[in-house]
Amino acid sequence: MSKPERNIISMEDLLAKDEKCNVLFLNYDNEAFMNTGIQESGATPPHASTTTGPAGEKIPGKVGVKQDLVTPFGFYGAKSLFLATVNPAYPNDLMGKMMEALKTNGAAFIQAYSDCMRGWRHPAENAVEISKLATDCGYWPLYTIRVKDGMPIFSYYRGLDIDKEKFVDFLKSMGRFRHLFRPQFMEKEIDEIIYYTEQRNNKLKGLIEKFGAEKPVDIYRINRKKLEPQTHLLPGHGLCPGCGAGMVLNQMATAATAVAGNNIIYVNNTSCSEVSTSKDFVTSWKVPWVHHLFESGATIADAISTTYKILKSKDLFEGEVPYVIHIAGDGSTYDIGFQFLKGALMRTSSFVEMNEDLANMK
Ligand SMILES: Cc1ncc(C[n+]2csc(CCOP(=O)(O)OP(=O)(O)O)c2C)c(N)n1
Ligand SMILES: [Mg+2]
Repeated sequence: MSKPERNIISMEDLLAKDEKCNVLFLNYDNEAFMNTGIQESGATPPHASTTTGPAGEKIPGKVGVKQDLVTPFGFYGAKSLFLATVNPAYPNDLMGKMMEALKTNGAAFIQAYSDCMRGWRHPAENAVEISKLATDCGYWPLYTIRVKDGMPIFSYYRGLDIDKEKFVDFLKSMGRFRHLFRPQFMEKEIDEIIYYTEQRNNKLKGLIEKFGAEKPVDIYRINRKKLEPQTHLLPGHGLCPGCGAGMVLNQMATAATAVAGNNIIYVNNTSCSEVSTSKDFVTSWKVPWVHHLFESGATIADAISTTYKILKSKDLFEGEVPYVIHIAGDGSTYDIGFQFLKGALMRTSSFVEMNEDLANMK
């Protein structure tokens, strides 16, 4: 078989694009409700131990699957939408996708792998190594779906093949899976996690074959020496050492600073990222930032973006319409908040929203 063709995307080309996103919805996925005490969510993988689904004699941790959120969004009938998975252990890919998302008309949804040393139970200094392993073993594939006029086009970067040895190392590295290895080796349960993951990856490979880009492998060329330090977040925050959300926010802000400067508004659902960056008197945010309820931040992000566009179209606002990024954990993305996110994502990327007659209406 011939090698798949590579699509090289340079930072300079992305920054020069005319397109602009209404709202970028960012889910940092630490696979549980961490801020409130490590409760199981729809994003928790099978057999992971949480405080509401603890591994013991009756159950081996979570009973159920980790749902796929990203792929279905590609088939909801959006006009223009950028969808991707990212991992901060692959920063060029993460920052490239952030830049492309912000420079794509309509809307964008990015799901970021987000290590949690506290909830996953491992030493803080292992966070980057475990994050890298997650993609390299096939657990967290990095892929993209570009929806153009309703049609999804799939591409990928890496992580679609399961490496069983690395997968077992990945599971072993975290206390949330320790019960699968001690006091005895639970082969059936370990195989089950790998089997579910492989099924998901096979589905993805099928979709890439059926709806694939001409050049299906995306490589972002990010010149990190040319990137200015981000200007959205102060260095201090209350996140745990090694927190994946911290890495994601830092890389997100670096890419967003390059695209938007400081003309940006963040909206944050209740979550670790919200409570730890917004302590009274010591906020970490240097640009406008709105906390809204656990479930309704996506609606507010859409409302803010839409309000600016309406004011602009009525000549009531002279400046440049700001970029808007909505940040949410997995609990408020998969579970509580899903319908609000889905509604906001579809509105901001829809054929109606992007109708020329509406755009020119005064
Ligand atoms: C309607 C509602 N239910 C419950 C809560 C309590 N609550 C606040 S944050 C949170 C967990 C957030 O989990 P997630 O979205 O995964 O973010 P993380 O804490 O993991 O960063 C919960 C249950 C709330 N604020 N509002
Ligand atoms: Mg979470």
